[in-house]
Amino acid sequence: MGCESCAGAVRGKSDASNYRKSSAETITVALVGNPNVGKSVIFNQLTGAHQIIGNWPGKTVGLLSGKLIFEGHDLDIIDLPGTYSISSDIGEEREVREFLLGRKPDLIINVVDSTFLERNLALTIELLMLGIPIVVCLNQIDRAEKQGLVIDSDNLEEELGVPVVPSSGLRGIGITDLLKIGLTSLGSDEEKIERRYHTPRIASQLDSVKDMLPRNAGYPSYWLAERLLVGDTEIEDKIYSTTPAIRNQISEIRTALEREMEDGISSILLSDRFAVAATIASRASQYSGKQEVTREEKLHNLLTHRVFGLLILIGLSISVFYALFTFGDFFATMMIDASESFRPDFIGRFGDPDFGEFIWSGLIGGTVSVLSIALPYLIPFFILLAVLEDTGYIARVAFIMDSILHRIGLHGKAFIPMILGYSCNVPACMGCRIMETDRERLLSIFAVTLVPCAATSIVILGLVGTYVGFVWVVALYAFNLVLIALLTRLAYSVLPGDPAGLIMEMPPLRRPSLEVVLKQSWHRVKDFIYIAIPLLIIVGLFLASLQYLDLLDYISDGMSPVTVTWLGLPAVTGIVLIFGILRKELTLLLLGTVALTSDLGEFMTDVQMIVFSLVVMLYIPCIATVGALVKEIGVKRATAITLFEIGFAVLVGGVAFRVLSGVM
Ligand SMILES: Nc1nc2c(ncn2[C@@H]2O[C@H](COP(=O)(O)OP(=O)(O)OP(=O)(O)O)[C@@H](O)[C@H]2O)c(=O)[nH]1
Ligand SMILES: [Mg+2]
Repeated sequence: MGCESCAGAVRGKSDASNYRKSSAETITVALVGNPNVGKSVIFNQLTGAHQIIGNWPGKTVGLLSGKLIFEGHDLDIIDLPGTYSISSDIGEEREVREFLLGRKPDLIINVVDSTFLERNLALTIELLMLGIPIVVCLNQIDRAEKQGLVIDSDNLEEELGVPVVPSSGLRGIGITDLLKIGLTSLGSDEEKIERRYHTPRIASQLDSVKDMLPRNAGYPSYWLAERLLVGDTEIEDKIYSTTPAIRNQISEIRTALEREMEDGISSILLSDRFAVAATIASRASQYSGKQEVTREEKLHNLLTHRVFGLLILIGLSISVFYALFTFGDFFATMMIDASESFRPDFIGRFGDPDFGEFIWSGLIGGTVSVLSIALPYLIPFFILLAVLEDTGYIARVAFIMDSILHRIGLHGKAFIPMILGYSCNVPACMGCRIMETDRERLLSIFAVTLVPCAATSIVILGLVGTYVGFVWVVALYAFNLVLIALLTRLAYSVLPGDPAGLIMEMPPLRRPSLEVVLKQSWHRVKDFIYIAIPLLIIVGLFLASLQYLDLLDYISDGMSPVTVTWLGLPAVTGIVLIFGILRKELTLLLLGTVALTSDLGEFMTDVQMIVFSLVVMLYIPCIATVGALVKEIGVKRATAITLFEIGFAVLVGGVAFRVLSGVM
């Protein structure tokens, strides 16, 4: 049994202590696997959560946990970031490793992508050495079938020595089996087979190292042997402090191996792992004649073509915005007209028209604005974005943008969080963790905060789109891109450090799943409705009270040197801009409140609308984004970016006012 190229199986007690739990105890289940294999899809299936899913590697950052009661057991499911290995000391590799060794989950669900078995199994082999009960989830089996790939899961199970469950996370197939089988392997720890997944030469060396190790070192023994052989300083410090004598012996084994194989020890062990993974994968999988990959390949070549790819991107972007604009404008106008036709009647019902106005603008107006202005633009936008995310197109865009982004000092990969930024800057800032160096991350975070989020787009489309014209909407977005390029390039030359070359893996192209798209969009829209409407009502009432009590003018006058004199805007926009810090769409929605009309065309000129939108677009990442910035890059840098952007927005707004007044 087992992989013949591996050394024989050794029966023994696992080092990681007792896994058996009574049904009253919570069982911790960790989802571990390469990036983009479907961990979060499975996590969402299990917990009903809405962890971000998309078709590119590196979406999940940090640990996310969710609860599930299954067959009377309380399960704590943890979704971990994707990783190719747990050996190195950096980023997600370290995060996952620390979690697995520190928290010692009761069960690992190792999610593998059936269509990349070899690479995925290399991680499986590493995980197996931890001595934690594992069930391998052979995910995306539907895609494997489409490609004509047949995987013999029984054979795989035998080769690996742990249960293997085929699944299609997206369709919910195999998920219950996964848990059922996983839970049965929990109790089997005493008889757990501890095996070595190495070629014989390496295995014999590891055996020698293992025999030297002290008992109860606190780590699984083969894993520990491998770490010491590699020379992992953190582990060495811990072990050699009590048993210094073995340091030299282990070091001799290492030197002998390196000399014999003419390579460094890390790379010897890595190749070994891949060799074993390749053997296991090739034994378990077979191609049947039918293959559907060529169509995907053709499409991929077209989308990443240097000229056509770029043309498609430009065409698609303009079409997306045009579609949003036409659709949104149609519905927004319809709803605003309807609400305006009600308004006199409503206000007339109150004896005091001022009080009627107060109730309307404070209470009704806000809700109507959200429904009429925000949702018609927002819902289709989120749906289109989710489609692009799920097809794998976004990663292709990152690829074709690579050479352009390099000129401004960013890697193509940074384009992914930037696109996400069009939805919301907060997840986009966190998404910048896919950048590998601190410097790249800081640069891309800076670029991301300049991207107009969906809330900002509501302002641009609802104001400039509705009252000034679509051409000006395009002009604003184009101008924004130019500014991002210039500012990022500037930051690139100012920030110390060297540019880093990065690699990115291409996720498969596929038809988007209706369910994923709808869920993802609903999740984003829901967040908007639940937070924006109550906030808008509170702030709206507050502003309406100020107005009712004639206090608004004091604040507006105080800000007028900036708003009126420099930016050329109506004085009341000052207070609106302040509240916009909470959420940017408030700026547009509250304009109606302070302007005392839903027809903003009567309240502002075209130039004022463009300047106002420009300031909103640039002036500050909203409070939630500032929070995310602080978390990602620290208070100092977050403050610097925020202050810079406020100053910059005011500067650009004032200049734009002067230039546009001359030409329009
Ligand atoms: N066809 C098919 N697609 C799947 C399946 N499971 C996941 N996907 C798709 O694979 C992509 C990645 O899924 P995620 O769950 O986000 O992957 P992840 O492993 O959490 O990725 P990271 O967080 O980036 O490491 C998404 O586009 C999913 O829709 C499956 O069983 N079949
Ligand atoms: Mg994930």
